[in-house]
Amino acid sequence: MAKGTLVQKIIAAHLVSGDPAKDAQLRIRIDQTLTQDATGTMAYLELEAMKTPHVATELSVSYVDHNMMQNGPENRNDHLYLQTVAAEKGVIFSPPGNGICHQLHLERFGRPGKTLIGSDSHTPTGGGIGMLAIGAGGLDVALAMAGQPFTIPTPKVVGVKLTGRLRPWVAAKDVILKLLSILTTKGNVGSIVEYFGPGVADLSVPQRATITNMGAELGVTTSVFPSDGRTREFLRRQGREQDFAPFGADADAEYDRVVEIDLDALEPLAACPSSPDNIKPVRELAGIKVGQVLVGSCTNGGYRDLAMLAMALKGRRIHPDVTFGIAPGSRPVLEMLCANGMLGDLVAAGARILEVGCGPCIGQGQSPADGTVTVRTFNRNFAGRSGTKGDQSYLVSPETALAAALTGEFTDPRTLDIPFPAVAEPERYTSDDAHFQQPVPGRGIIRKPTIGEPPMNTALPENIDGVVVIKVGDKITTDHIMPAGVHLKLRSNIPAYSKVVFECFTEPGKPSFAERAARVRDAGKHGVIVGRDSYGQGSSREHAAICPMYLGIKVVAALAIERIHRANLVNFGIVPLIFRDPADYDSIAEGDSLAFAGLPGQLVEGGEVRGTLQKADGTQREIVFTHPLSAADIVLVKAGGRLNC
Ligand code: MIC
Ligand code: SF4
Repeated sequence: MAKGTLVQKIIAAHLVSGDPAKDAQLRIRIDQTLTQDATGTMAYLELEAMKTPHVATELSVSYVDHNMMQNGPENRNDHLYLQTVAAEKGVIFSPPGNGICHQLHLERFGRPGKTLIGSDSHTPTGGGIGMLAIGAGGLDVALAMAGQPFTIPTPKVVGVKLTGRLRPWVAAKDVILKLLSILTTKGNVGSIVEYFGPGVADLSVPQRATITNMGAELGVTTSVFPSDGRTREFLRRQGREQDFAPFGADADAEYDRVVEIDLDALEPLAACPSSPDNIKPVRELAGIKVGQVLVGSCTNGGYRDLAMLAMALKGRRIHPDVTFGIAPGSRPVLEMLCANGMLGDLVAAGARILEVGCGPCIGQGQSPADGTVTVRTFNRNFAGRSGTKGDQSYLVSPETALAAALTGEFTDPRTLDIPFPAVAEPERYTSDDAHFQQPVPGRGIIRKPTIGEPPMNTALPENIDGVVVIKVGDKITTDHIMPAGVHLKLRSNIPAYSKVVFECFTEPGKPSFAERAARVRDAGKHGVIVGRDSYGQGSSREHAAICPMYLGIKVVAALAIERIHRANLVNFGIVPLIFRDPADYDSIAEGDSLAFAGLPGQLVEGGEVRGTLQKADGTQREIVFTHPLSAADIVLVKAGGRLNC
């Protein structure tokens, strides 16, 4: 592994087993965990199933930030379960209204040099404060809470050298959009991005956190900044300077690859529909009419971003054709805006103030009108994620969002005729920790009927009599597999949630994926999913493995499967296979038979797996697959997943 890097140092300090010089995987000790409610109920049900009396980490926090609409009892039922199970197990509970997990964790708990895993793919936000912070499936987080080490691929370290200084109206968001245009969302599995160079000192911790947050879209394991004077300053302003420790790479650190970004040369950028790496300069989009502007999310919901908007909008009004929503990232951020009058300036300018939390970022309200452009400071613009089919969702900086809100169209913010609002970091951030509930056991766990059991799998059958239930293309995200939006409230109820697996691919009047999978299962056969490149991008939601497993899927075959999703498949006993010859993907059609004789015996670390493809006309041929499974993974999939071990 790359020598002298910050990544190497943090890993070395947490290494439990594996040799970075020769092993493909490393097991590391985890200091902190976080969960959020939409993945958290399953994680704590799994923790309970493991009979863990008390968490073994230095710190574990359970946040409620996703499922907040409370349309029906499900959301609040989840909150009560999370609150009471946290108290019993020794987990700090952050109630609804407190803030988005990543924003709050950065503000109140993040510590340089520590390891954190979270059941949310944007956990790398913590890299902004010098943590090795990694997103994972709920079951892996439950295991970490129980004191188990976490397995990561031995990383290639991509050094991103920052030089220069950000110009006015160019933002931290533009840095990560630029990197996405270079590295794209594909092909970075197993890498970690480490920022270095003189430009790092130009960026505050919240700006760094914007960059590491959206680093999730690169598909890397995580991203990390050094912990330096700016980190100390942030912690001092948060009233916890005692948590500071300096960490950085050696001057002669060797990176596996170096990418250089000159901050001086950056310009405002936008991720165009419908992928975070579809990047264009905002000036090329100038003039496109905008119907909605939304500011917030764990990427850009912090104090600096909202204060910048308030300063620029003071005494001005947003364009009448635009609806303009703001969702502050945390209660402390909202409190500060209330106290200094900025909230009033935003409201007077025409902003609609939304609840503190994820909100529209995960399709909880504020869906745009058909055929209109929505401009968001969020991190994902996957098709349909906004709740509107065929949506045109653009991801931008708060500065570019401001320009669109004022003019009603895409506008390069550098052309605005207003002075650049240079926001000073507050001398002291508001930090009322009394809203966090410290764990006090003894009151019992409240579990209402909408919260089911984590379903169990059966051991991997000797012979897989497979049928291809669906064949999908490149870059299938876990949002495609398990939609959120109006279905988000079903996260604790697997039988109900399973009905909408791959809902976006159901053609009107045709059977759904769930119905087709059920037919295959009822015929005594096994379901197979075929994907292409970068299968399982995006969200860490383990439901994208649990629900297909519940429907009888035994194999996912693709050209490449993303890290978190691959781990989730293994955890729930679905075998991930990789086409050895990419051309074989083309020869498979939905409904074909894909059989694997003696599959458990075929699974050998580093080995190949042979299957027999039978087409509808009866012709047969062999297809060879590789697989990414370690010896430990093989034990898990053979058993039908971790809960069976
Ligand atoms: C997301 O941004 O997609 C989510 C919702 O935060 C997910 C977690 C989930 O699906 O609950 C993530 O990023 O992991
Ligand atoms: Fe919440 Fe959006 Fe961040 Fe996911 S990306 S944690 S939904 S704010």
